[in-house]
Amino acid sequence: MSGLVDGILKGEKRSISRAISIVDNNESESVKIIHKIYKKTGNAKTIGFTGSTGSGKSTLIGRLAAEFHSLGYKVAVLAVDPSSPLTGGALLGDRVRMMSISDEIYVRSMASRGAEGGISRSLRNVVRILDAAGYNLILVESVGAGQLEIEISKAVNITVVIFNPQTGDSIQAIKAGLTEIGDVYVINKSDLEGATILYNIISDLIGNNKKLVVKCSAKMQKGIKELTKSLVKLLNDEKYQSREKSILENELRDMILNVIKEKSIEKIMNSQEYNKLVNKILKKEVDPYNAALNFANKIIV
Ligand SMILES: Nc1nc2c(ncn2[C@@H]2O[C@H](COP(=O)(O)OP(=O)(O)OP(=O)(O)O)[C@@H](O)[C@H]2O)c(=O)[nH]1
Ligand SMILES: [Mg+2]
Repeated sequence: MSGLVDGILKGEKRSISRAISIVDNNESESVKIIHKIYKKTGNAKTIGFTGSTGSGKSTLIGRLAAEFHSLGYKVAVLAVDPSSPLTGGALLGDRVRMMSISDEIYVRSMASRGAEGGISRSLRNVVRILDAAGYNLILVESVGAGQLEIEISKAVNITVVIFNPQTGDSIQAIKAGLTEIGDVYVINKSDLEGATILYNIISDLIGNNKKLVVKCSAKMQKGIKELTKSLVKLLNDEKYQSREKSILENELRDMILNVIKEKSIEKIMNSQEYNKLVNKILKKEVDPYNAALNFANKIIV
């Protein structure tokens, strides 16, 4: 364990990768690693990228990673893909490699299946490992739709929502709640037809709530420098820095609830009163709602 922790703190990629696999798969081992490195963390900022399949997330992240790198950031890229950890990561890796980014940019996928809140918890801990290893900007690609995006947006400092003019993205986005979670909205593929129309639709949708809506083309390298500049500005904005506190509040609350849930399930299932109550409900002596309420009130004193 101490060899692994030393390796992380020295920024050795092999140790970082091993630690990430552990954090992604083994909660009890993860606790030990985080305990050892926690004090060495605190420098990394996170930007989450979300948007429908094929909207160009990986391509754009590749471009932005290179741009941030040239500005002096130590960049890591993470793909969160609970459905297919291997292919997701490989595709992301290929795309980022195709951008011929420097070796100094760390690219990795994580699967993070598991308990409720498991994805954001793993993500936060993977970020901590990268943070302790010296990376100060983590770009996170989420692969999937709906709930996952919303969960990830609660675990990162800034959320970028990416739209694709080739598809009926605006309607899908509203359905998935994506128009609520973004700090920046990007119309990618602005080299293609329909980008300006989509830009206008999204600008109208987002209204004047001071969120940024921009057009760019990851493929043609258009608008990338401008987008990077805007993101740097946001990263240094006090409001976004203070988001770290609310992320921690969420995380702590989830963890406490998880522990309570685990401990109380055992207690409930083993209690005689629980079994008696089931019979009482069956015999119509009490209704399920009141039975549950009374039982819970007795446990939580
Ligand atoms: N014309 C055009 N094509 C683009 C642009 N950006 C990305 N693409 C293409 O769109 C396709 C999908 O790009 P990806 O970067 O893999 O998209 P993604 O959102 O990461 O896709 P998933 O990870 O599968 O959800 C690829 O063929 C890219 O080359 C762009 O700005 N313009
Ligand atoms: Mg991708």
